[in-house]
Amino acid sequence: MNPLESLTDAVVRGDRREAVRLTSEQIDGGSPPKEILAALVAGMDTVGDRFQRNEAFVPEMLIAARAMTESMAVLEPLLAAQGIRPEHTAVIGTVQGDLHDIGKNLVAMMWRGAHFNVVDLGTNVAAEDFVNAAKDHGADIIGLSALLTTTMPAMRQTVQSIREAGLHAKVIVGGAPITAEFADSIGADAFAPDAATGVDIARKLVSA
Ligand code: B1M
Repeated sequence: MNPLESLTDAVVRGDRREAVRLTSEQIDGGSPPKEILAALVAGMDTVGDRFQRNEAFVPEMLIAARAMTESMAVLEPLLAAQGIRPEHTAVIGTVQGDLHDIGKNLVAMMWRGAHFNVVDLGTNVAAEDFVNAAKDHGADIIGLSALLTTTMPAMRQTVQSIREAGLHAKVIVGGAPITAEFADSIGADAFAPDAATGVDIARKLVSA
């Protein structure tokens, strides 16, 4: 395994100390920051693929995302100095009335792992706050999460407000009670059943 492959492997294993050590070693050794970033993103992609095949579960995703986040903290100043910034911005939140955030946080982490700029609005987010944040940050993607059947109408309302505001951002929805049929019925652009699929869909939508 070459050092960049070892870095990918450290992220996959969720070994944050090793991931940070290898990231620093690569920086000190003069590796191009884009290649280091690609090795980190490859690690999250691998964990995402395993999750989709039921070979990895939420804890593995969380520890891999933590290793990625800590390595990114070391790498980011270098990326910024070279003008390498995330090309796409995603605004995400849990809809109004809903305080569940574990799944939403997972999606946010995976999007960061795919090198999106993620603006996390938290939980209990009003429709107008999604609209304002998407405008302020020039969002390409808006992610809505809902875990309660009683907050599904708030998701519908939020999509309606986004459409009325004429935003160009694509809307991805998810959460335990959400289905592809419901997503369709409220006019969302896509439904993601899990965080890993959320990455695939976000990538597809921004490159479409
Ligand atoms: Co709540 N709760 N809860 N709860 N809670 C559920 C959702 C419930 C199914 C439990 C049950 O009764 N069996 C039930 C909802 C029933 C229904 O609506 N039909 C329920 C209820 C009723 C409630 C309260 C009303 C209870 C009460 O007070 N009487 C209350 C509501 C509070 C509120 O929100 N206003 C409440 C409160 C809470 C806690 C605060 C105690 C806690 C939340 C802590 C937190 O989030 N910080 C909590 C928890 C933990 C749960 C359960 C046990 C677990 C949810 C979870 O985090 N799952 C849940 C029962 C269950 O699901 N087994 C339950 C793990 C997480 C990784 O999965 O969020 O589904 P999930 O995310 C998945 C996918 O859905 C997807 O990706 C993730 C996986 O990769 N995904 C997206 C999610 N968002 C996405 C967005 C995307 C794409 C994919 O794109 C943007």
